[in-house]
Amino acid sequence: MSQEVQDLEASAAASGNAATDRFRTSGKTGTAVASPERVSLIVNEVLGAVYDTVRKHQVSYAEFNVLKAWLISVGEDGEWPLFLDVWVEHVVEEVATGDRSGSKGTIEGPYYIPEAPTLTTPATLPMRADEAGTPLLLSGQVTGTDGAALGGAIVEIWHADDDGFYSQFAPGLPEWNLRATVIADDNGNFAINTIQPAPYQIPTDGSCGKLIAAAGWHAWRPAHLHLKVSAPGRQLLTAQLYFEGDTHLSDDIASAVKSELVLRPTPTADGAGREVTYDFVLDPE
Ligand code: MBD
Ligand code: FE
Repeated sequence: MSQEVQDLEASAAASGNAATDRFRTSGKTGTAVASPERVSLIVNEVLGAVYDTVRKHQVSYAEFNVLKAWLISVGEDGEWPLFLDVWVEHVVEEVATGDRSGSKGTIEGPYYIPEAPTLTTPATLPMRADEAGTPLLLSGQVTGTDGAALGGAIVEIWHADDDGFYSQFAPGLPEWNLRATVIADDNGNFAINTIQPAPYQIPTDGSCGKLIAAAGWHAWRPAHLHLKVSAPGRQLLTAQLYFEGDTHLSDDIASAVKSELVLRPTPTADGAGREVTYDFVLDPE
């Protein structure tokens, strides 16, 4: 399939509905048990903030109806996962990981797929023979906050291609393109060959794009690698790694950049690609 055809077929509703279906079968739905007191407290506070805003800014019926129509369209486009991961997840992640002393993490986002093909280190991610983008070698070690090397640690990695498309959420890509589960060696060392992802715009032709346009915002996320790093007895680390010099490090639409997560790759000896080391430190369970 030519790139042009693929671009024509990629749509916000297609990737949004794929992300919605993925979430529905993720096992994450309906597992929190909150007391009526807690539900009432939190919902009342959220609604109170809405009432305050309506009064403060004298929100009109016309504006209320625009909101109602827009909320309906978010569901129709399957964009609730996208909306919540872009504009809310970062603060949930902050609260969830605030007591950790190991590596910083950040949001998962809507495009994780569990059980990607397993590779042992040194690994090369599944990619097309003519995969576009500068070759990138990411290597490092997984240890615990107690300094223990975590042999056999698991490094799951997924990222967009050079056009900003994720496999299984955009048409025409091999099923596991740029996704893998990499097993570290006995000392927790891993080496992953991939390509440098490009800066990424969230889909602009759906409801989230409409909001962005109506508010005069931009849709960009800095280029990023997504990772989940795990080992027995340690807390799962969900992270993203970014690249120094990216124009969108300071204005990520998803507010998910932390200075500790920015890579500074250097050219490889043969000049053909770039390489960087990054170590992960996992907190105990
Ligand atoms: C992404 O690739 C992403 O990482 C997030 C958080 C939201 C939308 C698309
Ligand atoms: Fe992403």
